[in-house]
Amino acid sequence: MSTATGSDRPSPGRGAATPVHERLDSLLAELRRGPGRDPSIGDAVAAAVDAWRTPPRIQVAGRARAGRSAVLHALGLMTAQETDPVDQPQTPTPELDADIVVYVLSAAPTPADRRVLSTVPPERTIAVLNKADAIGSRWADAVAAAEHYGAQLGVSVVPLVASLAVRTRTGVVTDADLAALRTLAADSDSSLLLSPDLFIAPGPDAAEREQLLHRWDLYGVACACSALRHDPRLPAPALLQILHAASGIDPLHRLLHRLYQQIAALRGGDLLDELARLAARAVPGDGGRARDVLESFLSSDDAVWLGLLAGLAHPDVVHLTVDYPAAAPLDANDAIARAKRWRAVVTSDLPAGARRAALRAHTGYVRVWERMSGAGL
Ligand SMILES: Nc1nc2c(ncn2[C@@H]2O[C@H](COP(=O)(O)OP(=O)(O)OP(=O)(O)O)[C@@H](O)[C@H]2O)c(=O)[nH]1
Ligand SMILES: [Mg+2]
Repeated sequence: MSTATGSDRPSPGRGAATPVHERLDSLLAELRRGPGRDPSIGDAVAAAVDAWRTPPRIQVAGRARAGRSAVLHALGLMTAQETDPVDQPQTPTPELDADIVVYVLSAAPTPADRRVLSTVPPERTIAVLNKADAIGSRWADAVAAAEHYGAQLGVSVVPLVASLAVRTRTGVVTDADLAALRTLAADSDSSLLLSPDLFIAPGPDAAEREQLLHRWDLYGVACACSALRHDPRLPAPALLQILHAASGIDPLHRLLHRLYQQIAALRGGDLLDELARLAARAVPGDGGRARDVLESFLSSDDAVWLGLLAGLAHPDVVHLTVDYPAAAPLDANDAIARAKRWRAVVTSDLPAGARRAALRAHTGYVRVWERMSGAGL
């Protein structure tokens, strides 16, 4: 899947591009105070700009004890909202109305999970199969289960050990951890790792083992031991890195980041639509210049770039961006090649929304091509 929907480059204007936020601030000032002021249009534009600037809202949902708090902390989503649990007696079913819903499963989806998930558009949903350490005996078992559930639910399901991801996010492997883990890894008796009870069975290192279990859980300890068996000299930071990777948090982070960027980009498209609507509504006369001011913004490089990002993020065409390393093309040739490709989509028999998105992408790449090649100056 593409990562091309983010604003990964500044807009393609010549010289120092004015950040689009500053341009919008001065546009608002002009509508409210300048010689061409039009306060009613100014207020409506301010509301549209505010909506665009508001970060996408994220909810973390799932059944009670599925690991919603752990997922929230593992992702560092301090502004996300943990909903009421799904399928809990005396608790109403939570309304999943955020821009992005992270739905946490910790086992096969139940009818209640399915019912709730069916209320959220799949393109706004990421499902997590948490407690992957408790599924089967190898990571591949959790991956297979996640794929199976994903096919049933029609959304991507990512396996995760959120409890470990929380620990690697904030913790460090101390010298004491490392020493105890090396001793354990060198011990040929791996039956200790079969269950928490066996792990803390009485014995010479019982206190150290209990500490390890408390700090890293059995899954973390088992991962660290197998890494140290491969290379007993692994230093603490490398071990922490391995545990972080073993938690499965990175693919989830990437998926969430991409969806977040995609939703932010789509909002850019909504902003342009609203500004175009307001420009059409603004009646020239009485010295009001709102229409000119808005149209001048809408034809600027910044606005065309926002339109390009929104076009690429449209759910019906986003799959066509898979081979784009970034939204911005490498050079003028790349820009014109992309423009031609999107032109073909505009004239295809895809639904109107997809063709409109393609038109935005086409217009954007033509503009970038003009800037990069020096044409149209
Ligand atoms: N084995 C395992 N346990 C986990 C994992 N993630 C969370 N847990 C445990 O599952 C229990 C519930 O985790 P929480 O994060 O509190 O789950 P929650 O959905 O927020 O729970 P409530 O808000 O109490 O309904 C805790 O005991 C966690 O330690 C995991 O990946 N693996
Ligand atoms: Mg909780």
